[in-house]
Amino acid sequence: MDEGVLPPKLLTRLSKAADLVRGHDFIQVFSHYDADGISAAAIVAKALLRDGRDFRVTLFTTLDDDSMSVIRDTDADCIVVTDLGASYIKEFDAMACDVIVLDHHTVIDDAERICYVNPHLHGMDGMVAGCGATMAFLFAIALDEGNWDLVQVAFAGIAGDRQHVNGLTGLNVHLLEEGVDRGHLEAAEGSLIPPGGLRDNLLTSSEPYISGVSGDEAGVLALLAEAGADPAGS
Ligand SMILES: [Mn+2]
Repeated sequence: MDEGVLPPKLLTRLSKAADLVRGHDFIQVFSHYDADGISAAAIVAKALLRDGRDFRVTLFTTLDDDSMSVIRDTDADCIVVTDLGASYIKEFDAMACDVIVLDHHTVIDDAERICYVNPHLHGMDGMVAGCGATMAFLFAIALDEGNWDLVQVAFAGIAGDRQHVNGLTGLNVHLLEEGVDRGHLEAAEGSLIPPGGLRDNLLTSSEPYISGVSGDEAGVLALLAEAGADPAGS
């Protein structure tokens, strides 16, 4: 990793996370059931697979008292939590097993015992400067520099968490620049709106998703007719 770009204290936490994982044959991964959480889990799973470790991934739609009791009841000696955890740091600190939390949500408390990695702890806004997949990716390259190719998966999470919308900042810029330099990413000019006419864009859009229009050909035609637009949608 380029130590000139990433805060040294962040790097220390990432190496500690990698060391903790190296001490276990089996790791239980918990992550968030959204684009960022699934990308983060995929990055950690791939890194563990490459490192020859067994693992299981469990996704939660939200981290609440119910999912915390599932986590507490897990029989694993090492758990990795991605894209979740910031609101339950004290509870994770009280667990007996090795815990690594790689999150980007607003920090309430710093951890005392467990290994906690979050951009907010290093003066960066985790809402825009690094998402769950960013943190999972930084962990993956702390485990092995050979994991730089997983930066492609990290960008699925960054886009899924809408962190690219106003331009990349913070840790995400580091991922882009290094990813391009290392030949894993390509920066292209242009719009994220897919090419094609209005009709196709309305039909295929999931952002925004318009109920009764998106994915619904008859709905698209009805909307275009209502708006007095050309049904060919050009
Ligand atoms: Mn996220």
